[in-house]
Amino acid sequence: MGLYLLDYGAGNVQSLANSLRTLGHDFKWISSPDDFDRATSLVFPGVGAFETAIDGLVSRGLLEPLRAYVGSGKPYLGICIGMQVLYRSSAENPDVKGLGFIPSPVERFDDGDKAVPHMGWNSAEHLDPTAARGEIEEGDHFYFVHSYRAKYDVEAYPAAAEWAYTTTQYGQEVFVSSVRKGNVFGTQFHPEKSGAAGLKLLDAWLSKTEDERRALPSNPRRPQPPRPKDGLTKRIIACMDVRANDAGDLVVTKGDQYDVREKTTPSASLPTKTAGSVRNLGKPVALAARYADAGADELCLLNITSFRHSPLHDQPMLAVVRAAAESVFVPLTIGGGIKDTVDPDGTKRSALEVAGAYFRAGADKVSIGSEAVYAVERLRAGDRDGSSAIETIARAYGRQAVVVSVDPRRAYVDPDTYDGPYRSELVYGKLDGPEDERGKAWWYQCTVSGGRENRPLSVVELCRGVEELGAGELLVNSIDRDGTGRGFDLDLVKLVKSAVRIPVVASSGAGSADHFVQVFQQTDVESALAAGIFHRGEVEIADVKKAMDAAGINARQ
Ligand code: 1PR
Repeated sequence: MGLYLLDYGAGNVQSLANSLRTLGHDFKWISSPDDFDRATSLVFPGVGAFETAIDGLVSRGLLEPLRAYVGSGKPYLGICIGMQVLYRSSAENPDVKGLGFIPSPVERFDDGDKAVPHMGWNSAEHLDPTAARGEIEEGDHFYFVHSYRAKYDVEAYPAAAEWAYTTTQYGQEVFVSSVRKGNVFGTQFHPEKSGAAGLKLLDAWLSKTEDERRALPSNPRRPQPPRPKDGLTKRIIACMDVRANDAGDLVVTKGDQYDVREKTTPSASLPTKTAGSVRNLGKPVALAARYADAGADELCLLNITSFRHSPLHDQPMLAVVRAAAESVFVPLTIGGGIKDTVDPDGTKRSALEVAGAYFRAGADKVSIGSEAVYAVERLRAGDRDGSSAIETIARAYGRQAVVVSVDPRRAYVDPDTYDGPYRSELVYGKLDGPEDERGKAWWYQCTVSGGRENRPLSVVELCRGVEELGAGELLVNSIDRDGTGRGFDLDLVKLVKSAVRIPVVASSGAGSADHFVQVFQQTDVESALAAGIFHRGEVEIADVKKAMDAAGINARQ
């Protein structure tokens, strides 16, 4: 089969390539317009922003050949932006026209009732309940990450409704999650990031004969609105803090309140422990594969010492990401050192280039820590020129690819005498709360360099600022709770959730499966992350999912 993949130079296309290799399908990359003639099947794994995609295609002379290819009737699978380009236009960039095969617009989600981007694992409902299954089955969950969507609106766009194969509900909106007609199959979600369900979908499409792929059954118009069913699950994220140990090897480590060095001396049971050495909890690639197999909805790898020195050249984290992405088919976030850097030979690399290298290696999102704090400080000082890491990366790759990791620390104050700027953000220790919090009040102060330096900025100011700059998600750590097993800092999570519209990940302090249930029941947070309990095998991801299920919280099982 002449299977080709189309890469327009933005975002993570490695994951799709890795999925196809895992499934045993050979492919080539489209490198010139002539390749469209050679292709007998084409997959376009669109990631990033609509305008960047179209610009990338135009600048490589690939847009018109793509239009001709799809129009020729040869099999086409479009993923995310690869599906959206089939539409007439996208509100993401109103001046840029799509290919126009599907006669309706792609518009932004309404964020009045929900966080935007729509990020996470959701179900896809067949419009025709009697249609033969194969690619998408009842109960499958797929990974979505997008702010724009095509509405399923049979009255306004009757001709477009014939393309709709499945719909998905998010908040009060029903949108088209896959299209299928003739030679075209398209998914708004990412099969290459949807674990076993996604691999099954890709394999089902690729295992058809070429004639079958050219003549997919069209879908009857369904005038009635599809049955509403919000299948979005709460995500469980396993996080690996990575750094070089004293021998120079990259290891997964874990701190207590960000201190990752061993405090105990060697003993008969733990002979390798040496006081002062970096705690070693395993190899990042092996652990990543283990957590993906165990049902983690997402993985996070943080290079925790990158604030010191992180040249892009010969960066071992890149090799880790590349190796992890070969066998991990759930979303991968990479953090640490996403900033302007200088290589040993003096070559300057912008944060955008650093992020680009991680995306090409197989990362889906980058997480920005210290640089985000500095950017918001500049923003608040009225100094905004569009050059911050958040802005440049969000412009090129879409805001959904930009996570900001915040490392706040409680700043305790006397509530009776406190006269500072954060009065309205003060949190008061509850009488029935933990003993060491009773009678106290505090605000959450931002830090940089892994908590080593406090900055004159509150967590609310930081989160609002990065949302304005274009971040797509917040990873909210807590230095006070990190590694303590006391549970998530619910006050902190509520405070951040009430300040922003973008999705939030609660992090730090998980000590049991019940702590996840607690954070999902008591806050509106979209996902929760843990490190220590998973690394030490104290709680399995399956235990967390089981506890969520028992509590009626939607989880991907
Ligand atoms: O500033 O852009 O280079 O990013 C550095 C990144 O490294 C930031 O995301 C920062 O949070 C992280 N980091 C820096 N130093 C440490 C440290 O531990 N010494 N780790 C560190 C932060 C927090 C979480 C942890 C949760 C859950 N780790 O990642 O996984 O607290 O832990 P738990 O479940 O065991 O409680 P930049």
